[in-house]
Amino acid sequence: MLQQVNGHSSGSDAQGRESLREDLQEFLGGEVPLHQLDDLTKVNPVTLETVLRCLQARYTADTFYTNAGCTLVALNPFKPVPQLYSPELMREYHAAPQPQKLKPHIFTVGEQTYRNVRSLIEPVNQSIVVSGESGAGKTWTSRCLMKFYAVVAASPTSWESHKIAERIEQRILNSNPVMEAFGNACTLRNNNSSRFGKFIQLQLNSLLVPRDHQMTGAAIQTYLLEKTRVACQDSTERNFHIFYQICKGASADERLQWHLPEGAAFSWLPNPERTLEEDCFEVTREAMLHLGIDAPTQNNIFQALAGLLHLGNIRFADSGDEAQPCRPMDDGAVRTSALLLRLPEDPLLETLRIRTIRAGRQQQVFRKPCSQAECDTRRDCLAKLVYARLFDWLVSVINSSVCADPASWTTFIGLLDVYGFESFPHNSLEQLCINYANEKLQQHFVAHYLRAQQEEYAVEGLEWSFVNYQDNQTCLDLIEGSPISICSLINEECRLNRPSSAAQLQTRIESALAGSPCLGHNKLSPEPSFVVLHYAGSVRYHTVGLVEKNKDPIPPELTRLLQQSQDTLLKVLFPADPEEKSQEEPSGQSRAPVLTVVSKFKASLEQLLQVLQATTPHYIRCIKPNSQGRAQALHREEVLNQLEACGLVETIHISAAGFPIRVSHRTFVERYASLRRLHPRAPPDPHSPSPDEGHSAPWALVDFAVSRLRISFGSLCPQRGTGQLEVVRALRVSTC
Ligand code: AOV
Ligand code: MG
Repeated sequence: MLQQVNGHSSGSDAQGRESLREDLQEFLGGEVPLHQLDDLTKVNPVTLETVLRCLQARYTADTFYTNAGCTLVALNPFKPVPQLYSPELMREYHAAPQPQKLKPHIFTVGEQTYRNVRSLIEPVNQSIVVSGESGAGKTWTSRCLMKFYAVVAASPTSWESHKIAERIEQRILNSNPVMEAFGNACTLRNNNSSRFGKFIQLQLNSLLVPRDHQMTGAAIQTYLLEKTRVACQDSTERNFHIFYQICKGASADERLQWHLPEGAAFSWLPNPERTLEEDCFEVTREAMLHLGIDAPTQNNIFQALAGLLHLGNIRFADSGDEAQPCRPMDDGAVRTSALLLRLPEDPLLETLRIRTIRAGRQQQVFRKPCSQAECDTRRDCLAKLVYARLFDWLVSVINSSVCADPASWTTFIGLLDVYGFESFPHNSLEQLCINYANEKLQQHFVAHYLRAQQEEYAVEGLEWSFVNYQDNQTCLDLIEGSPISICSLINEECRLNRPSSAAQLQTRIESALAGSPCLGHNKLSPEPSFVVLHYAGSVRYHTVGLVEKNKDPIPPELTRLLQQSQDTLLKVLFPADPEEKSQEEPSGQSRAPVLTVVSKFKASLEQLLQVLQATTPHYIRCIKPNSQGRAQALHREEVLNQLEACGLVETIHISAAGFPIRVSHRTFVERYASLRRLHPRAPPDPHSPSPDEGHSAPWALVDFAVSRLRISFGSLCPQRGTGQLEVVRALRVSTC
C-alpha cells in the first residue's frame, strides 16, 4: 500500500509512537475471507486470476470498491445503492481521523485529496483521474465526488458564508445535468455516454478559516464534443439527450411554439420511443435556472434546437441538370426550420444548395449548384456548427456562473472525466480521438506511477527488483508520434487538399507505419480501414470520410447565413464580423493553413497533461462488470480484459513490494518530532553543512524506529543537485 502521510503535529511521545504503530498495523494482517480483503495488495499470490476472484467475491457481497495500492478499483453496481452515497457517509469519511482505515470508497480518495490540498506544509493542487471503458462509471463517480466536496467543503462557520457557499456548490452541481443533457447520449455501450471530455477544477480558498478550505468556485474545461452526432446517429443509438427532453417534456404551448406536435417524426431523432431516466426536461430547466439561464433564454435555446430537428428533415432531390440546384422534397421542413432559427427562408435554401467560389486570376465569383450529397453535407454542417457553438456558449455561461474570482481561491482539486475507451462495429475519427485521449491518460499513469516510482527507487539506491509493465508509449507513438504517425498522415492528406480515397489512406498508413507493433493486421475487411492495438483492445478504424472529418470545413456562406438570424441567441453565437469579410469561399491558393481536428485535440490534450503533471494525481479505475449493464452479473472475460488493460496486477506488485509510506522530510519531522526526545543523540549529518531542527531530528527518529519498531528505511541520501537532505524518501515495514 502506498500512502502519503499528512502532517499531523503530535503533541506527545505517546501520540508520536501511536502514529507510527498505526502506520505499521496497516501492513500486518491475518487470513481474511476473500470478499473482506479491502486491498488487492494482500491477495496472495497476486495474479490476474486471484485479483479477479477477490473482486468477484466482493461484487457478490455488494462491495464495490477495493484498494489496489495507489489506485481505487470501482466496480459498477448497475443498480441504485443510495446508502453508499449518503451525506452522512460523506461526513463520516470526512470526520474520520484516518479515512484510509474505513472501507475503501471514492470518499476516501476524495477526503485524502482534500486533506492534501489543505496541508499547511505542502499545499499542492490535486487531481483525481477517473478512468475506465465506456459505461464503467466514470461520470457517475465524478458526479459523486462533486457532491462529496459540496458537502465537506461547505462552510459551517456562519450563516452568511454558508449561504454563499451553498449557492456556489449548488451551482457547481447544477452544471452536471445541463452538461449531460447537451453533451451525453445513449450509445451501444452506455445509455448516458459522455460525448465530450471534461476537466473540472474545484477551486478552494483558505482565506476565511485556515485549514478549513471551502469551495469558492469551479472552472470547467471541455474537450472535443462529438458534434457529428447532431446530424448522424447510428440506428441503434440516439442523438443528444436534450433533443428527446424537449420532444417529450415540452408543454402544449411550447409544442405549438416549437412546432413539435406529439408523435412528430424527425430523421435526427432515432429511437424516440425509448425512454431513459436521462430524459427529464424539468431537471435540465431547473438546473439552467440555477445557473442564471433565464426562461426567455432557455426558450430561445429550445426553439433553436427544434429548428435543428426540422432542418434534419430537409431532403433534397437531384434536379437532373447539373446547372440547376437540387429541389427540397419538403418545403415545410425548410419553412419551419427557417422560422425557428429565425433565418430568411430563401437565403437558407440557397445556402444549402449553392456554393459560391472564387477562381481564376481575377478571383471571379462563381455560383455552383451543389450535388445532392453536397447539399446534405451542408445541411449537416449547419446543424453541427450551431450545436457546437451552443455547447461552447453554455460552457462559458456555466463557467461565468461558477468560476471564482482568482483572488478568492488558492488551490484546486481537478476531476477528470473523459469519454471512455470505445470500440463499435464502425469506428471513425471520433473514436480515434476518444481512444487517443485514453491512451494519453494511461501513459500518464504509466509514467507517473509504474515507471517513475521504480526509477525513483533505483536513484535512491534502494533494493528493488524491477516489475515489468505494459508501456503504451509504442501505441502513442503510432497515433501521435513524429515524424510519421496516424495523426500526421491524416493531417497531411488535409494539408495537401487533394482528392484521396479512403483506400489510399489505408495504404499510406499501413505502408508508412508497418514497423509499429501496435498496427494490427488488417485482414478480411470489406471496407477500407486500419487496426490499432490499443492498450485496452484492438479497434478497427474505417477510413471513409476520415480526412473530411479531420478538416471539418465550414463553408463561410453558412456562417454568414447564421449571422443574419434575427434570433437573440443566434446573434450571440454568430456575431457579425467586425469588418465585412469577403463574401465568397477563398480559392485554393489563398487558403489559410488548416488547423485540423486532430491537431487541435492533440494540443488540448497536451495542455491537460501539463495541468495534471503539476498536481498530485489520484487514480480511480472504474470497471464494467458486464456489457449489458446488468446488476449482480460479473463476466469473467470482460473484467479480465479490463484488469489486464490497465496494468492492475503490475500496479499491485509495485505497490505491494514498494515502499508503502512516502513522506517528505518536513512531513516526517512534523509527524514524529515528539519522539525525538527519546533519542537526543542524533548521528552527525554528513550532508548538511549546518544541521538544524529539520535535519537532525529524523536521524534520531530513524534510529528509534529501526531499533524499537523494526522498521527499515530506504536510503538516506542527499537529493541530487539541491544539496538538501532528503531524509526519508521511503519506508519499508518489516513484519518479522
Ligand atoms: P462512463 O462515464 O464511464 O461511460 P457512467 O458513469 O455514465 O459511465 O455509468 C454508466 C451507468 O452505470 C450509469 O448511467 C449508471 O446507470 C450506472 N452506474 C455507474 N456507477 C454507478 C454507481 N456507483 N451506482 C449505481 N449505478 C452506477 V462513457 O461516458 O460512455 O465512457 O463516454
Ligand atoms: Mg461518462
